[in-house]
Amino acid sequence: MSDLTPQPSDLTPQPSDHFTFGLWTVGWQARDPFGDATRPPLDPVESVERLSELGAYGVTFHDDDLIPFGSDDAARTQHIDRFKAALARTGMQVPMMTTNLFSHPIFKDGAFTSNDRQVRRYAIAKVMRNLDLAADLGASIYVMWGGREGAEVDSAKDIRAALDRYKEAVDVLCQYVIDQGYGIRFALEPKPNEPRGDILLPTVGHGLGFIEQLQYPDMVGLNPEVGHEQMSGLNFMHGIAQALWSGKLFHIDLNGQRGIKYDQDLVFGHGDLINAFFLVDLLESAGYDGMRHFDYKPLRTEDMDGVWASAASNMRTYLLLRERAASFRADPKVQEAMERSRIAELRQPTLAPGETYRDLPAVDEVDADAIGEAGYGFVALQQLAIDHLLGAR
Ligand SMILES: [Mn+2]
Repeated sequence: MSDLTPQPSDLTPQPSDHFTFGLWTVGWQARDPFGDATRPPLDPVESVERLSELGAYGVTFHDDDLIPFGSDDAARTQHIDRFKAALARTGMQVPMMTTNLFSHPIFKDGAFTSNDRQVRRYAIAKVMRNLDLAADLGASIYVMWGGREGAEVDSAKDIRAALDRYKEAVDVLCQYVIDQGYGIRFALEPKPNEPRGDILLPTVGHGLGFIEQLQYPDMVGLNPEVGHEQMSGLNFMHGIAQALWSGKLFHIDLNGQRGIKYDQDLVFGHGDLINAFFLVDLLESAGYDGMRHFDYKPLRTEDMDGVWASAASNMRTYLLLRERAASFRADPKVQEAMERSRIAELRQPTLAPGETYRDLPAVDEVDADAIGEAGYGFVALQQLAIDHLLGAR
């Protein structure tokens, strides 16, 4: 395995790797439903500087992460100018932005789908104001995570009306972007629950179905998050493959999750490592050219040194998995095993060129028992993946 051994330089994050972090990730003070903050507030300028030193390409943020809710125009300008100066000093980019439509009590029954019409009108206006800033900072993707769009009890929400209002909000915001001439596309972020008991657009599949109903479906894609799909027990790599197949993987939130429970937001790979390995293999082999965005929470047990160590850990894990996936693909034994498992045969259309259903064999002509006897060798193939993942090959 000598020529496959990772070189130290391969594991040093570079801006060209396109790693990005939300300001709310390293900036999380670790308040949870049961406990107070365990860390001090973090200046967004410090986040930009430290993440740049660690090799990140850029940062992302909600409006309220940078400009405290309720700031007047003078304070707003001051926060933005300091932040822009830090970006200019470090060369850090802002490829994605999003809106906080969940913290303030006004959003307790949702934003675009609140039963209160005044809330819905306010929510759209809040996004429009932040879209102006996103365009100013050069962001090309605008994420919509509707964490409060949902309900706890089935009597509380007319779901079909809520979906009408959700569509209306996205259509209006697409129209705003078109009218302003902004080169921005939207990415919906599915999540099954938390903070609402049940959230609308709970999975990648629901999101893909919703997009087809929109006025400007080409302007809207997805921002799937590892943990959000895994909270529903779904295979994240499969979801990403379908998003890619649909041309809708506009952005991705990488993190870790251990099974069906609360949203853990662990470091990438610190949950289902095998699925993370095949996710990186997919992103790298499918030519995904978007950001590798980390949406995680440094554990509540960590001090500020631990915060920066955990940020570095996300990038290191991705680079390790990228190197391991490349060694897996390059191994002749793996290629042999894939041949035996007939991986490539699935890419061959079931009907040959020019054939129709009339050319299919009659059911009685097929020796189903003989075909059914042959094994596929999937376990041997998976063990080779494990060997590569663990550095044994
Ligand atoms: Mn999450």
